[in-house]
Amino acid sequence: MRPLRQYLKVVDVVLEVADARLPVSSRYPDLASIIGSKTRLLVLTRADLADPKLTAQWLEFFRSQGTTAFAINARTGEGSRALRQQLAMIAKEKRQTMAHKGFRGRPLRIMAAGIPNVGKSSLINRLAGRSAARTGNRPGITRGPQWLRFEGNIELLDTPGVLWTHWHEQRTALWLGTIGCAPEGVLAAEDIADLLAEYLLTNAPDNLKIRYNLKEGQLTKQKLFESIAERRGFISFGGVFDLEKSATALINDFREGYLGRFTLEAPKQD
Ligand SMILES: Nc1nc2c(ncn2[C@@H]2O[C@H](COP(=O)(O)OP(=O)(O)OP(=O)(O)O)[C@@H](O)[C@H]2O)c(=O)[nH]1
Ligand SMILES: [Mg+2]
Repeated sequence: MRPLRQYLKVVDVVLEVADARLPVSSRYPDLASIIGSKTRLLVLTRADLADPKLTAQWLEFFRSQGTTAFAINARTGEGSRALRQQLAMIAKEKRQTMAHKGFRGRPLRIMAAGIPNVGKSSLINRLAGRSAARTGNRPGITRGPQWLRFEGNIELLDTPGVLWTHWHEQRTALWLGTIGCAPEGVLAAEDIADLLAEYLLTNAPDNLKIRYNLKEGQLTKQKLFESIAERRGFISFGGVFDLEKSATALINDFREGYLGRFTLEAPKQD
């Protein structure tokens, strides 16, 4: 958290980046208190992979709490218009305030902050209109802070992902693992896939049936993983199913949206 506090000293606006599939668990719970009076906008990325109905409910919920929130696809920039307009407005207001005070305005400085792999660099790139910040489909891609210029009067700061303390809660960690926002190699793929299988068998059995060609009697965890192994040829030495590969395949299919669009937390729950 120390570097985050350093960056905060030099920016005017913080874009708090979280994942639309876990709008609460993928946030920094205490960011507001660290930021203080600075302008904070909540940006939910991966709206393309989340349930649109729940995303709308979440935006409503955050707005009712006084948090300005946006939901976008940070990979393509889809849905980022309102956010751009808001940033342009903040920049203009700031220029005017500075001019009133007799100062020559400096560019508005905006920083993206959030846990690993939520799409901070992607968002910065889309706002800048070019792919200058490195992105990747695993956590820990951004190693240090990086400034980008945007439309002359705005500067964007990309920062590395930081994990918060609630990470230590095992179940939250696993949920963060399902959406790819946990550090590589810390959680076992089997544990993440187990939770995911349980969730999908309960909430979207038909999606599983279609994706993996399952029959009614095959809607159990064991059968699910075996079917994936059989269909994809995950057979290890000695002719037994390689269920670890099945676990990874299920996780990847989920993360890429091949099993449908899901939001794993609903606003009415605690
Ligand atoms: N489908 C989809 N993919 C996204 C979206 N935003 C980001 N991604 C993908 O998610 C992966 C991670 O994105 P990054 O922008 O590198 O994430 P980051 O938060 O900068 O990650 P670190 O720097 O490692 O903390 C990349 O493969 C992106 O293409 C989105 O809105 N929708
Ligand atoms: Mg990054």
